[in-house]
Amino acid sequence: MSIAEHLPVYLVMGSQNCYQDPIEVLRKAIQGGVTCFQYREKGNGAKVGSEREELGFHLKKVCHNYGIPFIVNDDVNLAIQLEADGVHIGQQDGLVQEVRSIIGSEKLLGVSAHNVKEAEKAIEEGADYIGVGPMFHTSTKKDTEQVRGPIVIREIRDVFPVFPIVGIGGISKKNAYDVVSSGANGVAVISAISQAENAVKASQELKQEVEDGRLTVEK
Ligand code: 3NM
Repeated sequence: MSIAEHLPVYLVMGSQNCYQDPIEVLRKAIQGGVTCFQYREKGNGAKVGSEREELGFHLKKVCHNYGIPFIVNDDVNLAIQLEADGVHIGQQDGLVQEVRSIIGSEKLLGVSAHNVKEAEKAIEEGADYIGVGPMFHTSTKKDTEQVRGPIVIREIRDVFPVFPIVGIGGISKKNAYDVVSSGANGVAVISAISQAENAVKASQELKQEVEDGRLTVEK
């Protein structure tokens, strides 16, 4: 399966994002249709050290039991230790090539991009997919770039007609359609699933919006 097929509903999450047990949240989310998972144990209240590793190990097991990729945010050593399927990194000069040389060509490498220029650079340097955000206002991540909305997806899609793109930041069932109908392969969310009362239902609803959005692109 190509990475593009795993991008429709991409859950990003750490224990600090959850009101309920993160392992249960992930299991329910996958049952509801989540297609990819990124372990992002980061920020206020995040686990550190062996607790962080242990939770990652359990979350990876859930992903692999259900056959979806397990990606680690930022930490290449943790990704290797957990035998993750890939790593997701931010924008930093030379980082994409460096991480690629460490993880090899088989592992997935996701890179955050905020505009066409950053997308071009990430793709040229060897990213497998890009995460573009913030699409909308979010209070989950404090140090985001300015919100420019799904128009950025459209701009990048115009230059790269088939490269795998996922939108991120403030995405919910109310706006997921706009992100995908602008050309994204899928939506990456934290709070829309991790803080939902019912993670199965929240994931199903997002998946439906993504499918509806994709129909408009395929027409
Ligand atoms: N990256 P929520 S926005 C992890 O803009 C992350 O690159 C972003 O959380 C970016 O779905 C973001 O709760 C947080 O808004 C997404």
